[in-house]
Amino acid sequence: MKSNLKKIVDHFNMPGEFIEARSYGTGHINDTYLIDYQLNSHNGKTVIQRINHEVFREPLKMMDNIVRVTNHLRVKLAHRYPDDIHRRVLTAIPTRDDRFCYQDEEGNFWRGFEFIDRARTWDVLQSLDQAYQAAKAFGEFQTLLGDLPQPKLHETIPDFHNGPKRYRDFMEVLEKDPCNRARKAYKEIEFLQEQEATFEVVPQLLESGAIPLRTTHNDTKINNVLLDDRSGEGVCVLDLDTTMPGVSLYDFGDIVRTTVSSAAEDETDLSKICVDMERFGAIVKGFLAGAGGGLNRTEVEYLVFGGKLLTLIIGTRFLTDYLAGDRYYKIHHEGHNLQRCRAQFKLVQSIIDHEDIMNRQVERIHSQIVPVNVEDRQEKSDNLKKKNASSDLPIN
Ligand code: ADP
Ligand code: GN1
Ligand code: MG
Repeated sequence: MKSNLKKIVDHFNMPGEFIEARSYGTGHINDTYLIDYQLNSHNGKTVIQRINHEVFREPLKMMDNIVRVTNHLRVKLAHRYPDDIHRRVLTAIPTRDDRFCYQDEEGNFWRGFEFIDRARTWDVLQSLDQAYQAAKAFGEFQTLLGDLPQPKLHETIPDFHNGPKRYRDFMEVLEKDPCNRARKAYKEIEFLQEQEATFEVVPQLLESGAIPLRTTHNDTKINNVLLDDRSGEGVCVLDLDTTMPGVSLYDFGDIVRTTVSSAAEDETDLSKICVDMERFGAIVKGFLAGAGGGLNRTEVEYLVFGGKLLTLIIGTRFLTDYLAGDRYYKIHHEGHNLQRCRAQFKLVQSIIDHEDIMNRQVERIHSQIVPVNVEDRQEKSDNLKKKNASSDLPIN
């Protein structure tokens, strides 16, 4: 592996002498390696990734997106962080023949990024402040891309968050049941079939014009943002492979999915998986601080729904992959995708149980931090009364 990776690294315009490469991070899709090199007497690091081209069928178009997005972010952030800009945005390293992707003899696609130091990602967050900072960074990311010049970014995975399509894919695999696994997942299958209507909501909101298509990240899982070692601040949003046209609810939704419970994505003890209202409050504050001014009223009203939807979609994808024979996600043992699905569906249930109180919390935080005009305020208060009338939970 070491000698292979050295050969790969040699194709990139990197400084110094290769020392070693090791597997890095816990992403489910690409293969990430941390490269140590030496330049004069100084040690440095870079990141090399093998792009999963089964998932990203057009890696060159994906890299084209990433270069456009990072150039845009760099220009916008340079005046804010003149001395730290190399840590505030990903920097793709060109190959020696000035491309952003190298294809090896086996057909694999490779890319390089400058390593961002003095920061790290977390699979499970440790504090409320981390939740706030991560959500703020993802919210700002969306705001900063609000004026990305045309043309639209390439759709790197078609129908990525298309709920009805994800549900149809699940039903197709279920009918074939190619690995005879459906019998082991009958409870999850039943739960999912009961939730089918949830998938129809976003397409309707988009079609009616109630929510806009924006440039969104689409994979705002919490280990896709680097938090500063000292200040805890969200330094840099990573994993830009699915940054493309999308819906703000997806981005907020995946933050909900990966932060509101203190349990891991594949927790086996389902009793540990539950919405923690303090964590939820922290991400609402963070996301609205980063993106709030740019969201319309319907987007704000559907934030909690976004959390439920994304958790359901990702759970559906884990279940579909389990039934199909583990062809998409990296797994670490047999049954891993089913275990992940169970944890997601338990969280969906907990969000359903807390939905009213979560909605009221969004409403309260939004009214405190985003200035609204008098008409909006009246309409909000009417909506709130309607919601409260249909719930016996105390107003939070
Ligand atoms: P995947 O698509 O497989 O999730 P990511 O691009 O998210 O791959 O990278 C996996 C992990 O590697 C991240 O969660 C992060 O910890 C680390 N990482 C990736 N790029 C960098 C970078 N430029 N600097 C520092 N760490 C990085
Ligand atoms: C994958 O690449 P990674 O590990 O950040 C997946 C996301 C899922 C997530 C579930 C391109 O994200 O959509 O939400 O796993 N990325 C892709 O953990 O499918
Ligand atoms: Mg990732």
